[in-house]
Amino acid sequence: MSDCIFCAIAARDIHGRIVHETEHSLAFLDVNPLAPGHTLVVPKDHYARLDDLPDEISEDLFRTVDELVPRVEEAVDADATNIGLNNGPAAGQEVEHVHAHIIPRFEDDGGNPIHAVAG
Ligand code: D5M
Repeated sequence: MSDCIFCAIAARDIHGRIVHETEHSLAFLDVNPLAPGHTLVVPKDHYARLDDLPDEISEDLFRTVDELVPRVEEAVDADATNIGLNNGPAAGQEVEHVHAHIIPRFEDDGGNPIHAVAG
């Protein structure tokens, strides 16, 4: 989609701090991180909502999240992770291109996991 910021990152039209790529998914650092290492995983093609994703793309996306969690935790020496996906504007989705948040968490960081995902 032409005016979608995540499509522009996937197309390399604008800069993203890309950390990983698969056939269907792209992972890059969140520009407004809730914690060091806060990473977004998106389908390369444009889908607004989770239920728009074809099965193959959905499987690739969540497999990529699963594989990245230990790597992100190790990279920033995190103790745990919140994984979140705001599905629709009423749930806090600001960018209308499906994206899963990987948010590293630290002992005693004082964060609230639900607020951390909702932003
Ligand atoms: O989260 C949308 C997230 O997208 C929010 O955490 C900021 C992030 N964002 C917005 N623009 C960019 C760019 N250009 N690069 C990296 N990250 C970005 P939501 O779940 O929609 O509230």
